[in-house]
Amino acid sequence: MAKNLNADAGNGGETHQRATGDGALLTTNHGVPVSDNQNSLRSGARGPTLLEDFVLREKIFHFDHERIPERIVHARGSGAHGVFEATDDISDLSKAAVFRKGEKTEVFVRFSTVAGGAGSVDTPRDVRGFAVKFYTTEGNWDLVGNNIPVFFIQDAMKFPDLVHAVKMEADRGYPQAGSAHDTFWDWASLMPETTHMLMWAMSDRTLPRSLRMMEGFGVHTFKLVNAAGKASFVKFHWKPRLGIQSTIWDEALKLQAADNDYHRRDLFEAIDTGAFPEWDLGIQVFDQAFADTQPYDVLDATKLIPEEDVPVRLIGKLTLNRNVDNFFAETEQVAFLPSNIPPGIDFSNDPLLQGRLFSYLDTQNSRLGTTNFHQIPVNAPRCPFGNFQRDGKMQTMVPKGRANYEPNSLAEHGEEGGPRESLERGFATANAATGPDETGDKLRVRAESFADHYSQARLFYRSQDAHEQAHIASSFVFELSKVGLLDQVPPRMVANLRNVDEDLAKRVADGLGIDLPKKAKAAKEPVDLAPSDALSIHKNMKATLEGRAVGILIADGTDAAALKSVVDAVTKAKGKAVIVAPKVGGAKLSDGTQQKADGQLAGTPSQLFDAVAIILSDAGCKALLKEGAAVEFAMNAFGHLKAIGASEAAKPLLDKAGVEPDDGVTGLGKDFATAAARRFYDREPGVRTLA
Ligand code: HDD
Repeated sequence: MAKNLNADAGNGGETHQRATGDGALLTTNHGVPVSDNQNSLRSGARGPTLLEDFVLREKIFHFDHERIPERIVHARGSGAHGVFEATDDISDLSKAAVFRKGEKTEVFVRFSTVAGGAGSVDTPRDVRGFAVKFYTTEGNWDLVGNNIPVFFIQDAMKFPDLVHAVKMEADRGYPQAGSAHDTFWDWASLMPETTHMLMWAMSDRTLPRSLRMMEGFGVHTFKLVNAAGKASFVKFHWKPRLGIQSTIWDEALKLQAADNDYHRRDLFEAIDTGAFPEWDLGIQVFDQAFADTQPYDVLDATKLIPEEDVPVRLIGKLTLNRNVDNFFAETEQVAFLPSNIPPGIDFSNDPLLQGRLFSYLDTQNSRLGTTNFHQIPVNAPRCPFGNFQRDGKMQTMVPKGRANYEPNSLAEHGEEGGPRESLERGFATANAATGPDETGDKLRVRAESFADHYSQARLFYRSQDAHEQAHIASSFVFELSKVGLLDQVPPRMVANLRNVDEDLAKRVADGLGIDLPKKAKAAKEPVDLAPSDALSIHKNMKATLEGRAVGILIADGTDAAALKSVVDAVTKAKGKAVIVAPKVGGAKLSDGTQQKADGQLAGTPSQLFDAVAIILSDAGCKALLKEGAAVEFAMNAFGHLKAIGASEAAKPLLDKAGVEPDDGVTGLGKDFATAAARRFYDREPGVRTLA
């Protein structure tokens, strides 16, 4: 390589250490080879920089424009590639190629939080986005859903208000990423239609343990259309093969301190190590006759259809099997559009969905800066596509010939005439009107059938077990206790909750220390619906270590055989064993070997794990008794309702941490592996006050 003359002239030596090995030639964006990537061009060794330095100017110019506007909502997300395989024949319901039994379709999935900015944390109490782009042979299908089957509002008209209220407050710029503040609860308490969604948002659903362990929902009622043009209503569900698992609130808070990227890292590492996350795609299919007889409107996105009424039929499997190569190019630039839909699937008249059909297309223009965002590789269909739209910013295609209009007869002259529409293969909207009031006069109204805001909120609450109900009540107390200035808001919210469940309202009022307010007037009196076990996490939880992690705390003198047996048991149960020691270099075990650690104790607290084992010798325990991080390791594992397996000698540490004996506190044998596969919710009333 040529000598760096400028550097030599200035300080007589190289400015940096060069990595060894041959790489490609470093060039400017226009292909000109660069000789020096360390020093700008100066007039004299200590003189001013020259405008002529095109290498510097191009580098800084490009850098200055590296950021694009973040998504208005769902700014923080994590994406991955995968495949969807149709596993059941539903050709009687839909002609879509993506559902042909055996058909494999590439997908890109992006999970997200809603309220926080792109650089916020992964574990606030928040709804999670679950957006799937299927690159089908008939064009892209984007199923842009959430991990909750209902939504805050019924009409897209209210979306900007919802988002303004929940995001950081306009004057002070906080809080980041959470709903526990004045403006959100001011708005929500004035909007009874949010009540059902609030029940979900205040439940453990908004505290997922892992993106791999949450359900997904298309939320709206859509339609499936078969080859004969017959339409059926459908709701889409994603069911995680690893089971649904949530953290608890105190744990989620502490996770924010331990690892801002907890979910992103978990997803990346799982895929990176071949533990591919999987979901089943399920459908609930029903017709107008069913819709007509329900006590809610199927076009109302604040309502769900209980699985006990319409069972979920599994029709396909989603596997995420490849991490992105470049976060910006793929995860940041991916553009989901609910309006992307192939023949065989169709929209319903849900007024929230109808508004979304406009919003997403529109937002991509300001976010990605061009109407040609569909040409970005992560957004481009994998099937051939073409039309007569032309030009625009960042046009990367080079259409040939004169055919940029249609109809044309250029082909008759031997020229390329361009693509043609097809009545047979093209997307044809299913016969629009299916129910009453779906056509007719132009009205700015809300259908009367959307008026019941509380019955399903009650259904949700009453379908939870006692622990889950306590979590919901406590979340309301926590969030409303953060309403600082607007004293009228908490009572107004509790007044709404009285329509959901009197006991819940009382618990929240007690927790806040306020008088029980008068019940809010309901637009429509709620009714009691049969509870649905499918709505509870606890009633459906899987006792498993698969996809979970066990933190094993060791120190000098730890018994080598005991450590090996715990690591083996965890690995056998498909869990991940993570060794934690006071120093990352590890600890000297009883047999004299040096065991390297995966994490240093001070930076690897127990909230990162689903269960912990504490394997110490007498001397090791004595040393750790003086270590706050070690005491907290045990204390938080206990407080977060996790199994703790400990060696006899570790007992003084458990005592200091306030760990009391129960089913989840075990020795290191088989009973630990069994206990580690679950959480111990019965322990909770002993460790914290719940509402
Ligand atoms: Fe939305 C992003 C999910 C209602 C307007 N939304 C966005 C994302 C998800 C959802 C998962 C992130 C996509 C990604 O990863 O890039 N949104 C939903 C669900 C809704 C919903 C499940 C109700 C059932 N959204 C909704 C309404 C509107 C929007 C009613 C507007 C009228 N949503 C947007 C948006 C975003 C968005 C502002 C931000 C970035 C983007 O679209 O591409 O246009």
